[in-house]
Amino acid sequence: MSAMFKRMASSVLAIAGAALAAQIVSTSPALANPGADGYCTPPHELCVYRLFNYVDMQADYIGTDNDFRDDSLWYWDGDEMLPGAETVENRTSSARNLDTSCTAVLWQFKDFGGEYLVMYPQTAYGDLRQQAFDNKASSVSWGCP
Ligand SMILES: [Ca+2]
Ligand SMILES: [Ca+2]
Repeated sequence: MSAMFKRMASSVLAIAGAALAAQIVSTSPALANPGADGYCTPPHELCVYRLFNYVDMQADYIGTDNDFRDDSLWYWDGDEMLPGAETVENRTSSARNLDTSCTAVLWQFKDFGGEYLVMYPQTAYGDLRQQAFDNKASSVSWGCP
């Protein structure tokens, strides 16, 4: 994975979104957060967590995602990570940017609106209350050098 991949993934997502809007097909979890597997894997992912200090349910973002309402929070079932029924929307209380070169921006609203929190490469916030961003994140964009 690379910075180039992130830009390509964003384009693919935009195309997939347009196709969905045109056909009005049922929502697909695979498209809601492309590339997510529930595992937070360096060096190219942003990971968001439901509770402080990087615990409880989590979600991994490898590319830009304009709407967290269709993204599952993942949980450990004892053997593997599985997508749960609860969505990421307004439920992030800590976050880590595991990417070594790209910057992620968390946004208060879907489609990159409202207040925002810049997460530079390898930045971690264990308590988003300190950034006045607890339970606010609703979309994420990426910028690569
Ligand atoms: Ca999504
Ligand atoms: Ca992952």
